[in-house]
Amino acid sequence: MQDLISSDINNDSLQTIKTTCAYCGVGCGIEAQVNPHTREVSVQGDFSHPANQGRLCSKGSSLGETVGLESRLLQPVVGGKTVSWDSALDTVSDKFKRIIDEHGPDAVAFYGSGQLLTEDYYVANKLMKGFIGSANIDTNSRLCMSSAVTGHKRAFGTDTVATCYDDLDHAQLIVLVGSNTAWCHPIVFQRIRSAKERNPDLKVVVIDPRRTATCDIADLHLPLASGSDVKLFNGLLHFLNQNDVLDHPFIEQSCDGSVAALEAAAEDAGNLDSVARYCNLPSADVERFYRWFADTDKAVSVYSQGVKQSSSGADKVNAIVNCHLLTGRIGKSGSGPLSLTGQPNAMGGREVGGLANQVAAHMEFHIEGDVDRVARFWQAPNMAREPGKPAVDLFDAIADGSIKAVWIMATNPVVSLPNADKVKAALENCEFVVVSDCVAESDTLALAHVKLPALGWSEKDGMVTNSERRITHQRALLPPAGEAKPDWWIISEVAKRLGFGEAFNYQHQIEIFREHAALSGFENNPFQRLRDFDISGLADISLEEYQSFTPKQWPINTDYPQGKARFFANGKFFTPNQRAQLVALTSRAPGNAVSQRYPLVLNTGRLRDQWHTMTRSALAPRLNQHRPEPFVEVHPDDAERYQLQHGGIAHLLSQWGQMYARVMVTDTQQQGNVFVPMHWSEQYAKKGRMGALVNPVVDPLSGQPESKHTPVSIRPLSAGWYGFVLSREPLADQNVEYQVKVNAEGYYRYELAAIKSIEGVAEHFQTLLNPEAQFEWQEFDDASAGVYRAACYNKQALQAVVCLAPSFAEVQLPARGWLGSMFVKSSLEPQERMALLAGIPTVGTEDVGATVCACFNVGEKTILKAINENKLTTYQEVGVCCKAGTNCGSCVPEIKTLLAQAVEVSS
Ligand SMILES: Nc1nc2c(c(=O)[nH]1)N[C@H]1C(S)=C(S)[C@@H](COP(=O)(O)OP(=O)(O)OC[C@H]3O[C@@H](n4cnc5c(=O)[nH]c(N)nc54)[C@H](O)[C@@H]3O)O[C@H]1N2
Ligand SMILES: Nc1nc2c(c(=O)[nH]1)N[C@H]1C(S)=C(S)[C@@H](COP(=O)(O)OP(=O)(O)OC[C@H]3O[C@@H](n4cnc5c(=O)[nH]c(N)nc54)[C@H](O)[C@@H]3O)O[C@H]1N2
Ligand code: SF4
Ligand SMILES: [Mo]
Repeated sequence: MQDLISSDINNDSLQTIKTTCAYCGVGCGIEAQVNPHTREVSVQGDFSHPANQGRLCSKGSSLGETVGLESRLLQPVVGGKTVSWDSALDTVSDKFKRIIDEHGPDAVAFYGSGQLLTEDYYVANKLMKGFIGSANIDTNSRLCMSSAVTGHKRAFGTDTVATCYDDLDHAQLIVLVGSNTAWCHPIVFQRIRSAKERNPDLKVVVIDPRRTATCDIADLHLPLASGSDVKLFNGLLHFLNQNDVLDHPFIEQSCDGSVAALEAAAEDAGNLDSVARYCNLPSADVERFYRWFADTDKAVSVYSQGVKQSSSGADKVNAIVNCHLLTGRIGKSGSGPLSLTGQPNAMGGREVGGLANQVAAHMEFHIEGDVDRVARFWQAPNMAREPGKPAVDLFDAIADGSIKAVWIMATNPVVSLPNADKVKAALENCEFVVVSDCVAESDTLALAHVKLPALGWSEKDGMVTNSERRITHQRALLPPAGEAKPDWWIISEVAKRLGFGEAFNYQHQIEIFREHAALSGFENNPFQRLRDFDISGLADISLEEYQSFTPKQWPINTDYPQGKARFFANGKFFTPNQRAQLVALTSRAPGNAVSQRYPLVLNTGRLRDQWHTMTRSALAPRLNQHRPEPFVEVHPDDAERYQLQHGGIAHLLSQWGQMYARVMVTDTQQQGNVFVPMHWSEQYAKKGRMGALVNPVVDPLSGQPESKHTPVSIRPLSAGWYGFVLSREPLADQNVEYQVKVNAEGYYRYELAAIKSIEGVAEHFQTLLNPEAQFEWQEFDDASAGVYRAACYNKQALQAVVCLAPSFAEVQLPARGWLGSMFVKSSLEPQERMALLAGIPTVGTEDVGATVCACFNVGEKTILKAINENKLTTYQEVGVCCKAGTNCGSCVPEIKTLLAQAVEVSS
């Protein structure tokens, strides 16, 4: 088996290998140059891949920086000790077997992820649902896609993404709902930007409570009240009806439930003013949006987490889909609803049935015959008959002890689940926790009894499916790190030990893929297709075809051997009577209302240069420079009201937990709302794990948590001191309120703040950073300002820098980037040493400021200088002048902000 896996890689020389990006659901193709001996990988966009046509964003283009072995889990670990694979697999299977024998199959669970490959995911689902006999397998897609899955199934009968990226090129109106496309799907965003440049009539509407970077290309931004989307789209449906833009023939032929849906929308919406009032928007803006939508056949509605992560997430999806169905704007070029998937294989997870309420291959527990069909195909001895527990319930069951063993694969729930302190406690008290991961450390791995090393992005090999149903082969570039194994292999080995050898005797991932493809076509009648997901055309794929597979959109079957771009062009859906179902909807308020005690709405989401819980993206120093610290965005009025200062530290509290974050005062936020990025874990920010705050309210239909709406309170941290340390060595936990770690080039940066007094803190750091006075220690104590600075030298090279002060303003300077640049030098000039202590850059050296363009590492100050000195007025000119924004373009909105600032200053 091992031979087969590694034989896919030729160890001889430098090679170019086509693969896909490890990160988002855009699913960009990559061409990697690989040196298998040195493990060096450099990447560029694959021009032949339809999803990106050669482009990559900052995250994709820095993948080569994340393939090092330093942070990897290289061997299996049981009870803190390194063990052999045999021993680890025996431990897992013995324990699972004993618990299943004693307490039944529902006493164990798997928790998976859209970052598994299709083959891995398929095997995990098959083992749990067909052989262990429980449907207690859920996935982080519950937090991500499940409202879309539920909404699509209600409307179409199946979880079908009808549209494709190409539709964005042909639309006249693109509505981005709850999607920060510029940062989260940057290559889709670029595509929209180019479409707009080609077609000046194309209008873009952004519907988001925040003014995000995505608004840069918006003709209209609707900063609606958090959670009010159903009302807005019910209003749209009512408006379309009143203005007679419904497609009556299509409704007649292809839709059920239109009368009830229209009545409900009319009643819920009332008139335009009442919608505007509810959504807290100007009536004129609402009307403009409605008119634009009414005026063109070619409208694409793109939706993401602002829609799905809501206690009415499925309703939001159907409110949008209703508008497309009743206008017949689906299945045609340039129109339709488009749910953007988040993770690289979120769509693949939906194909295999990774959610606890799916069976497999788009078959369902509630559809007669489906469970038996899958059982027959798998020859499953213990087929689960009922849905299992969705993620939040699953972790509640771990907390109450009814689930006694859990195997977590490719996800970090201690950070990403809501009410995360409860999740942490649940795992701490759980009898048996297994975690498969490719990295050695994460907040979840810290609680594992068994840690299993999985292959990482550069080593794994199998299929992934992107947002537009396009299947791409992700190829191994490098041999396995240490003893790491494919996830499918690990799961199959445990299955064998549980006594299911025959059904899991896979020698190569292709055997799994063929089986998955065959199941999708099993009893899926070619004359009357029952299920949308059908890749039976790949059921007999040869090894050669698999290895040279070029990206295709499913279905891939006898009708569409090369795949197909759009669904529903024929007006036929996958419901029993082949008609789409309109859903009658009434808007509801979010699950928890703000109160006097918790007066603000906490919204959470993503940053441009980090990926989720940062286990991989934070390894690339250049991705840590854009936003190095966890922060909370606060409207200026709220800042004043709660006495928060820009750059200070805030203490946020909710009914569920607390966190600390740097304050960013900004009017991109609406009053009464605050925003915190989701990324920081305890690994990087001691008390900055935002999941601890987030309410565990879920959508009753989809089970997806309401991650965008938690009532919180906020107050300033009254700190005794603030400080930072730059050091070649990592720093232990300092027992302070605020401790953030930033991986930088050749050193670590720590930002610190604590309530306790500054007394003795300088001495403490001196002993800590210069143990037994082995290094040279130079200090500068500006007693009048209360600022303490010290530099520590190992021979001539800088070993560490410390700066401490009673207020944050004094430690804001000097610039960390300039100080950090001193770590690359083997010795420092006397004037540089002086400058270090004075905190003022030496003459001739430049402080480039915070990174704006991560692709070319261009700082804010460099760009401002270029703008001012050359009188630049457009982002294109900035690009010509200093390269910023010319690769992935994700920083173009920020460059434009700098251009606007420069105009303000000069006028
Ligand atoms: N850089 C980066 N890119 C990523 C990821 C990453 O970690 N980093 N993760 C990937 C994954 S898994 C996912 S799921 C996607 C997510 O991609 P997005 O959904 O685009 O990202 P988010 O920032 O979670 O949320 C989107 C927006 O929803 C808005 N929002 C909040 N409440 C509401 C509301 O009530 N109504 C509306 N209309 N909008 C609201 C937020 O203000 C936010 O700007 O990104 C993918 N891409
Ligand atoms: N408050 C709030 N919470 C959220 C969200 C939000 O917007 N707000 N977003 C939600 C969404 S949409 C998502 S998708 C989740 C994401 O949340 P998580 O899934 O918890 O986040 P990741 O950091 O992507 O975790 C993936 C883990 O898998 C490991 N890994 C990567 N590749 C592999 C592999 O091939 N095999 C194995 N075994 N391990 C691997 C990584 O090292 C990492 O530890 O967070 C959700 N939580
Ligand atoms: S948009 Fe960026 S993160 Fe997403 S797949 Fe493409 S390169 Fe990767
Ligand atoms: Mo996601």
